[in-house]
Amino acid sequence: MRAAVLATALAFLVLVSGCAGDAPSGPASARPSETAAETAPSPTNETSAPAPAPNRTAQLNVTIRDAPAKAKADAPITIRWELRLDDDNASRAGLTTSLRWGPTSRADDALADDAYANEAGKTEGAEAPGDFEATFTVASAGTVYARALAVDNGTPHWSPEVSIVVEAVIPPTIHTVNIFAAGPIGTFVGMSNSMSITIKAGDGVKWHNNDNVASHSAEADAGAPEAFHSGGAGGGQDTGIVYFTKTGTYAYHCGVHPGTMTGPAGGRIVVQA
Ligand SMILES: [Cu+2]
Repeated sequence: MRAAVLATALAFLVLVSGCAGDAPSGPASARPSETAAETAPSPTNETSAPAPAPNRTAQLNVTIRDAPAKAKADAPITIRWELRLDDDNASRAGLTTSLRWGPTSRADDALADDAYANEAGKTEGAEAPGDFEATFTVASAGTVYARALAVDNGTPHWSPEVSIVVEAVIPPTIHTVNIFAAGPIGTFVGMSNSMSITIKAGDGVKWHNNDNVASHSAEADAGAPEAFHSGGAGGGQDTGIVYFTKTGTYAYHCGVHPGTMTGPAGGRIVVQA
């Protein structure tokens, strides 16, 4: 094993000294190449393979590529941005980039380092060209403003500002509809008009059974925008909650007594946008 390593090292040494000027590379066993490179005339390196000098003249552009116009409070917001140089052949390393955001809009000429209260997605040692993203949440409703920032050798480069309207998450309203037995026990004749209500899409409805003898429920008639069944409720109990997301008019009847608790005055849930 040791003999094999030595042979490899020797072979590499011969190879390297045969093409003086190559940059040191390879595994630790090829260490002798460093000596070979150092003793080689250095000008050869620059004339035969000029390394691209760091291009400090190319303009660095910071651009937000993807940001939502609207978002919900406490839900993740993802913004993507890119660092590009106006010279396609140029590249630059050692940048620090992040997304800055806050509740106050900032003009192009008022961009101090702390212009925005919050920072997300910070990358140190970033390269241009490069693509970056940050995800953050906003706790309350309102408009937030954001710019991507890249600091190159101490000089800040800001993207144009974007704004995001953050909407509060409104919990759905839960409506209660009372079920009354419309006639003597065992002779239900229908559901009353009071069981018809108008709600907003996303709201929920539960039914309270005011009949202390029989169990009742609410079930969509055929032809409703969507089928539903509340599940039964005994006397004095509530049914489960049915959430309505599709707009339209939902006629319904009692699932326990479909033949009697329905009819011309049957219940209606009208769901509006
Ligand atoms: Cu019933």
